[in-house]
Amino acid sequence: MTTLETEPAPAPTAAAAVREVDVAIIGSGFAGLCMAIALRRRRQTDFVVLERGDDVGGTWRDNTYPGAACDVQSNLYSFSFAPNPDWPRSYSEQPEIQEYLRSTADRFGVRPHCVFGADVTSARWDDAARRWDITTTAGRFRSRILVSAAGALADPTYPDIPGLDTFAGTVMHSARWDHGHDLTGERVAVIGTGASAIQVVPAIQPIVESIAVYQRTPAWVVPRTDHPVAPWLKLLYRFVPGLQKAIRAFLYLVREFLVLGMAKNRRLLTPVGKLARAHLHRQVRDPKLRAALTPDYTIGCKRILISNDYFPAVAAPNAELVTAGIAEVRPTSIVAQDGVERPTDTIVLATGFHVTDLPIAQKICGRDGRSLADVWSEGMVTNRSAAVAGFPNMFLLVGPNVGVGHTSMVYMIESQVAYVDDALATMDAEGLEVLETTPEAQDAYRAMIAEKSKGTVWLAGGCASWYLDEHGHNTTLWPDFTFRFRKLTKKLDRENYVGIPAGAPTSTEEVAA
Ligand code: N01
Repeated sequence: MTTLETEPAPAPTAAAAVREVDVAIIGSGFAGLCMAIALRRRRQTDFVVLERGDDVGGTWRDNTYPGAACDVQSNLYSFSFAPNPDWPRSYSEQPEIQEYLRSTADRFGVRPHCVFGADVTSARWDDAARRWDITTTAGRFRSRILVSAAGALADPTYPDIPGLDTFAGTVMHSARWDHGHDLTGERVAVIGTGASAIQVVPAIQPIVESIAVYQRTPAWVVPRTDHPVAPWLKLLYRFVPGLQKAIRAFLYLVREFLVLGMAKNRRLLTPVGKLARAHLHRQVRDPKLRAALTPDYTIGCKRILISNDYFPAVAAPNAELVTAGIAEVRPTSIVAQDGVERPTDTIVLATGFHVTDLPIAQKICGRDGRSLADVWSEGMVTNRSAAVAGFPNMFLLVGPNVGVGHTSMVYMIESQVAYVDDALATMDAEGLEVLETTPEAQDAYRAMIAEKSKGTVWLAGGCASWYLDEHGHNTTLWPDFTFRFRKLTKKLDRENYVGIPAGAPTSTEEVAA
């Protein structure tokens, strides 16, 4: 793809109370940027990207905790149409990924479309006008199309621990790191042992006086095969782009093999479990600590973590793994359920995100005025993870059942954007003003997801994870090979949508009848 020239969207006049646009995209992370770039590729310039932050990047802008890095190789964790021959390492760190997103936004002319500081507080479908009414902290907007690319790792979860609000020291979430606070020489508590915690712990352990890692559930951890990219290889990538493409394809295929074990036959995960056990054995000598770090569920049930320095950090003389559970937080300490009180200066909450209860769902209201959260009170349902009946002209990116634990989310995002792009092209070609999926299509998609999820490691692996909602349903992960998702979303399934041409009666039911 060639670089698109920057062509700014018309600036709102001071007098304009409501800015009219054709498409409004919420969020400027990988998904929002990918959607915006797809619009630019179809020469569409009448759109805005509503971004609550002050820069593009989404979760990669917000997660700046020490050690933040990607656990998917950069050759795969990047846009297929924007390869980067200059990745410094095989697995990049947060600053490089954020820089990649910033430069990609600039290269494809997305930045002039971004409205920063625009936190969407509500988006309501106006059926009479056939427009979305969007209220943000940076003003009001009206759009024909709404694309929510708000993401699943956007809003941190703060645990409900007794006394946490009475703590007199510093409390910070891994996703909202306070860089003004120096941890050197402090007694630090890290709560959680997920993907974020295992990166934070080794990054801060050498500088703190003591670190207590509060573990509720141990994680399976495999070695990280990270290495710097040699200058000659960067040159090769630059002058032989096919090589980087081939490596990307190879990495994709290797990772896709994991789906065989996770979704098809759990016994195929045995070698991966052995690899993780051997890694733990090699890195932790103390049998008691080793036992405490050994999960009792099938590998893959929760996200498989990759790290070479997490176990050594937990086993360090100034570190302690606390498995007793937290009874309460006091102003200067944490008391575990076995009664042991540990004086604490700073608490790091590495406790994850609102994934199965997406906060954006409370803000988007459809034709009958109900919010997505209301409609989803019995579980998130969609057609093809992108559209919801009762929410005309709205598409979701990185919403329900597109999550992947084994490979790059960017692959899924590109699949989703192609689907939305085809929906928009179909609307143009057929002169449709409104496009809305049917409840029947949602039911069929939900049934397909449930069928595919049966017997997978995520449901049958013996763990509790945020992959499942409160009813125990898989509403977050795509439970199959990712190339099957791509095939499913390659084109709009037009038969599953009701379309209203411009000028036709307002109600979708009238047209459907
Ligand atoms: O969050 P998590 P995360 N008391 O939800 C524990 C992505 N990511 O930020 O397992 C005590 O996975 C909770 O315990 P348990 C990636 O998709 C990617 O680490 O529920 N503990 C768990 O240990 C990842 O999956 C990269 O028993 C409490 C931890 O907190 C997603 O982000 C890097 C608790 C939360 O783990 C989220 O990862 C980093 C409580 N009340 C993150 N509440 C890449 O490299 C929660 N916990 C791409």
